[in-house]
Formats: sequence, structure tokens, C-alpha cells
Amino acid sequence: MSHAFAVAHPNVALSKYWGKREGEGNFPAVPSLSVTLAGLQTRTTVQFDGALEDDDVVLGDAPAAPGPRARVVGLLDRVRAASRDERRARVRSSNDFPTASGLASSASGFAALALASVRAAGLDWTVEWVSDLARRSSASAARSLFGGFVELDAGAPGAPPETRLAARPLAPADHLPLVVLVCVATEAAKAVGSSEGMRVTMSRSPYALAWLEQAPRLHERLRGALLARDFAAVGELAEASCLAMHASALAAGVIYWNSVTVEVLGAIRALRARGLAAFASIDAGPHVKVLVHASDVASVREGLEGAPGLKRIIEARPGEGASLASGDGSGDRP
Ligand code: 2P0
Repeated sequence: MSHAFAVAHPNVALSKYWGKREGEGNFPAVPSLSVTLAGLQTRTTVQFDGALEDDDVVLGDAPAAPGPRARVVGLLDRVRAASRDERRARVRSSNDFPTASGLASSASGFAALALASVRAAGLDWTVEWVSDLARRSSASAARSLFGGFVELDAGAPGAPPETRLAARPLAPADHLPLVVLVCVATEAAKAVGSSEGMRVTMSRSPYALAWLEQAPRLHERLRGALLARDFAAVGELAEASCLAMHASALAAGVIYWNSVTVEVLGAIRALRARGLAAFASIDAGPHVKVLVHASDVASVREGLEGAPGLKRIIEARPGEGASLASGDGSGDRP
């Protein structure tokens, strides 16, 4: 078969990946733990076609810009090398959620692209190998191959670039009664991409080493709290990981927050003072993903809605990993 259609979903890291190992291979410098979200999806079709002279990549409604195109072609090149098939590919990919919503579209995008490309090339790969392939393009994408709560180890220091590193599932989607309320703080695209933000943080932040020391400790504690189903501890540790990551970035002048971010953080503190289980997670943008116990969603939404400048709230729940779908991706949703 030279055609395949895959669907993948974004994920939110509870313990954050921020910083890469030196050298080639796109290995994370710290472990991370995420939750894959249902309801939001990237749909991607890949077709290898001997009649094409070059890869034909359309993201959303338009031909891919040079930067994103190069990342897509990089993944296709790895698949071509593995399958020893030089044919170029037609790639069509679209999200059903706004790219500027703060839900990392590179995670779901590269997870769907990796799965569709491997299948279209006829490679008989395990999901671990597909996760490793996705990680080489976007480390957070390795996690979106799996559903529920997912872990990605740090790369071993000095590991050769060809070393495999895949994410692995830790607990199913219904393990914790978690709801994620995405507080959209702006409709504009982010100013500094994650890779650049990490690079600047690692090279210039006086707190880069403090982050690299703290992140694995927070990760281990969060992992333990998750396995023990201790909701409050998971929330507190996720917020601590997010704040430590942003503190290290901020000290290098990498500032993702805006006034709405701070307002929502204040609203979350006020809600917690009332005894509600709500905790903050922020990625490479100003939006706050509020981690809420399912029984508190209505009260927390009410408390957040008054935050000055807040654009809207998207409600998401833990869901399944990436999957292959039938058809050509242009018809009904799977
Ligand atoms: C994460 N982020 O763990 C962290 C927290 C953003 C903040 O992974 O450079 O697009 O392509 O490997 O996966 C977003 O960065 O980074 C990210 P690259 P990616 O979710």
C-alpha cells in the first residue's frame, strides 16, 4: 500500500520537557509525563507517488511554509531511507482545533504524520518505532502516539543519534478524573517557537542547571502521585513543573506569558482557597491549561470566566492515542 490516513490528538505535559541533549537526534534532556486529549484532532494523509518530482505538502488550506515543510520532509526522508523507496509523497494535514489555541499542534501533527508515513511506505513497524520516528521531529509528538497518561524518558547523555527512544503508556485515560480547561489568552500565533525557546534557555539562563536538576525529581514525584491516583498531588506537582520551567526560561528573557496568563493564575489561586481542585499548566505560549477534578468543572469554569482579557475556554478530557483510519481523510470523521 502506498497510501494511509492517520488521526492523532494533542497532549499536555504534566511534567514538562524543556531542553535538549547536546548533539544530533533531538533527545530530551529531561523526562516528561503527559496526558493525551480527546475531542481535538489532527487528520493526516500520506501517499507515496512515483509521478511526483518533489514532496507536495499542504497544511490546513495552504502549501506548507519553508520551515514547517522542511520538518515534514525530514520525517519523510527517514521513512524513505528505512523503506529504500525514493518516491516523493503527497501530504495533506489539518487540525480541527485552532493552531493558536495553545494546544501543541506539532505533537498531534507529527504523531499523525509518522503513523501515516510508516503505513503508506509499507513498513511493518511497532508503535514504539513510530513513536521514536515522531520524537526525532518533535519530542512531544512521541507521546501522542499513545492514549491516557504517557511518559517519555530523557535521552542518555552522549547517546549516538540512531539510538531509539520512544514514549510509553503509563496509565489509561480513565485513570484519573481529570478535565483540562484550556484558557485561550490570545488568538495570535506564538512569538518564539519551542525549539528556539529551549535553546535560548539552555544557553543563557542562569537557572538552566537548576531546571535540569529539578525536572527529573518533580517528574518522579508526579509519576508516583499519578500511579497512586492522588489528584491533588498530581495537580500541585504539575503546576510546580510548569512554574520551574517558565522561571528558567524567563531568566533568559524567554517570556511566554501575557497579562491574561497572570490573571488566570490569580483566579486559580482564588479557586483553590475555596477548596476547589484546580492547577495551572502553561506551555510555550500565554494560554493556561487548568487541570481540574471532574467534579469541580462547573464551579472552576465560573471562577475562570471573569478573568480580564480571557478569550474563551476549551474543555478537553483524557483520550486515546493515534490511530490509522480508513478512507482518504476527505470524508466523514472516523
Ligand atoms: C512539553 N513543550 O513537554 C513541552 C512543554 C512545550 C512546553 O514539548 O523542539 O514541539 O520539536 O522537540 O515537542 C513543545 O516542544 O519541541 C514541548 P521540539 P516540541 O510538552
